[in-house]
Amino acid sequence: MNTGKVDVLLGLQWGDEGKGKVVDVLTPKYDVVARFQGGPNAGHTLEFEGQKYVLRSIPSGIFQGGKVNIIGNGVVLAPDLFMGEAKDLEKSGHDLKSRLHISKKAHLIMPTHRLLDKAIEAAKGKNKVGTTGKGIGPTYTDKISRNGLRVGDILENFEQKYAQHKERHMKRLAELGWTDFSTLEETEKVWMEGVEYMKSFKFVDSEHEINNILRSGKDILCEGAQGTMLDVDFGSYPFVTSSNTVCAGACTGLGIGPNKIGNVYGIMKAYCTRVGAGPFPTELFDEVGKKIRDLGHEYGAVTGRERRCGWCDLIQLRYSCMINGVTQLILMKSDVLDTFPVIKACVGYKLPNGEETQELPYEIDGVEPIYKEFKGWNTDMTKMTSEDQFPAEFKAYIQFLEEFLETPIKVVSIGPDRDQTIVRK
Ligand code: 2SA
Ligand code: MG
Repeated sequence: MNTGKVDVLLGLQWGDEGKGKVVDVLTPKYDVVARFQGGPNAGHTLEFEGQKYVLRSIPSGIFQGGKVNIIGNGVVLAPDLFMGEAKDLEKSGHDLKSRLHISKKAHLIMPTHRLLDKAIEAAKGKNKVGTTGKGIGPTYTDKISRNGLRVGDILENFEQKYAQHKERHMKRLAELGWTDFSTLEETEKVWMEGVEYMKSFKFVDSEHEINNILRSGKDILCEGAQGTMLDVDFGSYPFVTSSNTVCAGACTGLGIGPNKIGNVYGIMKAYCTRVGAGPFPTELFDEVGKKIRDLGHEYGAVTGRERRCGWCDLIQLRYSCMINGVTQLILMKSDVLDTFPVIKACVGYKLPNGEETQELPYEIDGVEPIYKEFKGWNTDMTKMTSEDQFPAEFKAYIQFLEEFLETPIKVVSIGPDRDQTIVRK
């Protein structure tokens, strides 16, 4: 049977690789864009026609007129935040109601999940994960422990179900010693308004919808959130998010058979960043790191937090390419390095016991990066229109990346705008 195909786009580092921009550039090629994991902890920034948009739960395909966007079963959704995000988009003239479908199996983030997130973090003291505080972990915990509240629950006896879940959460909060409920009532009010608002959207059995779309020969783009190193199984555990951010997450988060997956686009920055706590072998604590942060505007899209900055870690990236089965790489923010005299990339780790390795070890805390140095290109690349104009030093850098990662770099981004995107031959 001649079916449509599914391509998956995901971050290969610790998130914030620039996925939002890439999805937006790629969507014209697809009939449908779908999110498969995560929730409002994501912050996909898109910039075009002088406007800046940050999407949290809504797929980035929403800016392309006429496309259907799906929020899959693997996503966790906060009705109040969803309402805020959707209304903002509607205000700026984007029609959502007919084009955004929500899986009945997606789980709901309750106001008490957010309190639990904060209470659990507080209880961890100096071992804090540094979560976004959006209730992601507690919501997925309820899902896995078979206690979750789903979008489909909105349709029947919702108030009663909500009250039961809330009661359970309140007991847990008391156990954790949480006493600040000052915002709960007001948050619940807006949250319930969000639930009402959500009812004007189409709740779907997205696994059926998606497979029917494929059967009709149409193509789907799955949009990952966060990054591979934040994957609950393969990331830098326990400093990770609570979902499967890797390619396999698209299968479980949407109900797609693995044999339907075609291209896997791996998004990486020309350097590396991370927000929140946890190991980061190539982190720079000096002026170079600060310069990357300033030039790259490396501040969290959701929380405004400063992102930790460092050089590209090819050991980590090669691991990500392997776990995801990446078929092509997309290199973001190359222009941020335009003025650096020397560029470094980590090509090995020295382990605490003195051994060297090129395989990402079980524990990356305490490894020492072994660097290869490249001569900087010292050229403004932001206005370039074809790869032929790339400086020789930059060409050498990306050729090395391709060889080391055994994966072709098909697209290079040289600025935030849609137009600043170079597709390579
Ligand atoms: P959580 O809230 O439970 O998912 O946090 C667990 C860890 O996952 C990290 N995390 C992220 N890292 C980078 N970007 C994320 N999204 C926002 C953005 C971040 C922001 O796109 O800019 O605005 O601060 C994201 N979401 C989760 C988080 O830092 C924890 O380390
Ligand atoms: Mg982000």
